[in-house]
Amino acid sequence: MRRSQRIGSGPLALVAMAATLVILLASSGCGAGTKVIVTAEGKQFNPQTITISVGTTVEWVNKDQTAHSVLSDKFHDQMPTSVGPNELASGPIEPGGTYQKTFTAPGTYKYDCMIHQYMHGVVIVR
Ligand SMILES: [Cu+2]
Repeated sequence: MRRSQRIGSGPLALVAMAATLVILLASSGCGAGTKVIVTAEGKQFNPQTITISVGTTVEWVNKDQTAHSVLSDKFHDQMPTSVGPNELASGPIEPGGTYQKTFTAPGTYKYDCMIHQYMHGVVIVR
């Protein structure tokens, strides 16, 4: 009886350890919780294209002396009435201001500045 209990607790302890490891990996790695900065400077987004993992937050920082915005391509330069997950619609970001978005699904997300429509950027989420 005791022997079979001991045998039973071995694999269970292993499963518990594996589960703990998975939780640790999920919280510390794989892009979850990390932040990537994109600047708007000299009327350009820099870097223009970034590749990130699901769960990463992108923060746009306006380093120019003029307002910029971050607007998903799909909105065709019109501010949407509602903004869904993985959609970008910052409205004007004043000089020194920031805008953040956490990407929750893989995809290629193109955006531009509503004020300067020649400013383009791409977020690739893997
Ligand atoms: Cu702009």
